[in-house]
Amino acid sequence: MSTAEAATLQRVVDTGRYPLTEPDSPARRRLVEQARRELAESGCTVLRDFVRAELHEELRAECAGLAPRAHFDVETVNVYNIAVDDDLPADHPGRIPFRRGNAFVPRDRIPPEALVSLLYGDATFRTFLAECFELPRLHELADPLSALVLNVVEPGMEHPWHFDTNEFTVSMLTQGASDGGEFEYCPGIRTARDEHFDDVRDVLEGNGERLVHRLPLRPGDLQLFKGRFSLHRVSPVAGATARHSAIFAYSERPGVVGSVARTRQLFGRVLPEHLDAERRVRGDELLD
Ligand SMILES: O=C(O)CCC(=O)C(=O)O
Ligand SMILES: [Fe+2]
Repeated sequence: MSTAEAATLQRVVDTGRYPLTEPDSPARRRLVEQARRELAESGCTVLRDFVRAELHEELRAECAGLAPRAHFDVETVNVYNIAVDDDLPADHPGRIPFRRGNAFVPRDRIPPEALVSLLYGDATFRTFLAECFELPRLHELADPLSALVLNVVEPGMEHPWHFDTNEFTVSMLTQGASDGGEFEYCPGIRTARDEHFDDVRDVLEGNGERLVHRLPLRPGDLQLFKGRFSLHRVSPVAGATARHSAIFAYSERPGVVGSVARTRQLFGRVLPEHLDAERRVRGDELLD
């Protein structure tokens, strides 16, 4: 690890509690073991006060200053992000529509010196995350927009029930809502083999309390989450304060870029990197 990198982590992370920069220390080993255990048990682990307490207000204010840069566009979606198809059986959970009212500030509108950018790009941090997720290594997403985003949920809005495409997610609350805006999740509600549609429908219809866990989060807490099998949402924000969270996206393979269609939905624009990636996959430059 370079001296500059160690200095970044020492400045941002509470390294007394989370000794990321001491690869062989028993405390770090215990930390990784605990994260692995909790991820195996419930698909979720939270490292409380990961960012130094004296930086919490800076973290909040910095991201709050960026929030107006989000792409705001309320979208009608369903839990699987698939087209609502008349062929779906009448009781299929994919038939229940939601308004996805959260908005993302993309990476190219987050300054490189912001605390969340410093963390995202740090190789020691990335190695630590890979160990917690029991992966050989993690790469920064090659996507210039979705690699690092600020998720903004304004009063009256929600980030409705969904599964993630990625097996694992790393996020950090930077500003809590004064009312509502809770992270709610249903650990392992589906498996690779079984969608468990009945349970999913119960949750979407408000009859699934038995399956729902709520996670109290504070600014500076680091959350590691396996969202492929655990249904989750940010509940409607009710008070006057918006909820902000930074989402750090990593991939197991290098060079991962989002699709043109999804990128346009989420950010309202695409960049040459998205078009190039699609062209490489298709092997030609024909229109359709
Ligand atoms: O903002 C959050 O805490 C959750 C975000 C989320 O679930 C997602 O972006 O997939
Ligand atoms: Fe998610």
